Amino acid sequence: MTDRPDFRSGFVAILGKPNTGKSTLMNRILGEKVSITSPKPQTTRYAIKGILNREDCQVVFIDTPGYLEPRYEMQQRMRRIWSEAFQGVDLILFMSDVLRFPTDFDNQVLELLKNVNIPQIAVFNKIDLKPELSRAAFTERLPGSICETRFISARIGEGIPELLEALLRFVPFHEPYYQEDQLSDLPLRFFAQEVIREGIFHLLQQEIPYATAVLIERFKEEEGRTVIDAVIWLERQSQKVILIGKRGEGLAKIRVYAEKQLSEFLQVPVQVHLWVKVNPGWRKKSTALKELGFG
Ligand SMILES: Nc1nc2c(ncn2[C@@H]2O[C@H](COP(=O)(O)OP(=O)(O)OP(=O)(O)O)[C@@H](O)[C@H]2O)c(=O)[nH]1
Ligand SMILES: [Mg+2]
Repeated sequence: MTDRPDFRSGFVAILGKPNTGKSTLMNRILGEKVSITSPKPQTTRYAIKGILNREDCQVVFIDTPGYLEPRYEMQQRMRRIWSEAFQGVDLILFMSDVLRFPTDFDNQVLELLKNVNIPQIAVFNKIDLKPELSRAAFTERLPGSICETRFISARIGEGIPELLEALLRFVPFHEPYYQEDQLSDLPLRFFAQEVIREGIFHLLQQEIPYATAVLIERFKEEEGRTVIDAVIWLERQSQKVILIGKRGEGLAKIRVYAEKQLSEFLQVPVQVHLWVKVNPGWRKKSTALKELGFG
């Protein structure tokens, strides 16, 4: 923009192994929850954009799913999302954590990044769990394609302003790509779906969250409140029984969780209605994946 020649705007992709804190970092930078997080790996299923708007810059972060070997078709889709996330980005944040580095996974990603001609910063997260560490032991294992290394705690916010200043140097002078009050490119329906999925990740054990897809059937903004109808899809009848719980208590907890999170975010009372349905093997079927919004 001619009146703001010093304004920077660009795209930064965050990638790395599952559960390392990519989504937590993006939310921390934005100061808002845009991408869902959980203690379980492979929480994020889509590349999710979160937009940081400041007086002097607009940075579009792309939070990607932790990548794994394509055992299921869903994981192949994740891998595709990942390579698409590289396109047109100005900077890649390679994210790992100080607890386990380098894993095979880290090494594979770093190997791949060697041949990617985009500036890269290595970010080691979770320093709150290991305050005493030899930073050199991490940096010496990084390939030449990494131009800087940062140690942070996304959870407590340590090292975040410094990381932001470092990454801004790689963001070009450019006018903003999005409106300057926009936080994400996601529709609210999608956000609602993700928050319900987050509730399931937090409240249910083991394989059930991974066997779950959520579909919003109705998202209605009424006078003074928002009403959301959603279907939770599962693979087996037995999972449905567990999810619903005794006298429906399990399902009620998910509903209360989603209503609380969504009311806080939307700043209006939110009423959520949930249904649970079974579609065996939805994870492996392309058509089912499309219907469920993984298209
Ligand atoms: N102690 C600690 N925990 C953290 C930190 N950052 C994230 N976590 C936790 O690590 C877990 C995983 O965080 P996510 O942000 O969901 O991780 P992710 O990399 O997005 O994971 P996927 O979406 O599965 O690839 C959550 O329980 C977070 O609360 C940190 O700085 N310190
Ligand atoms: Mg994530």
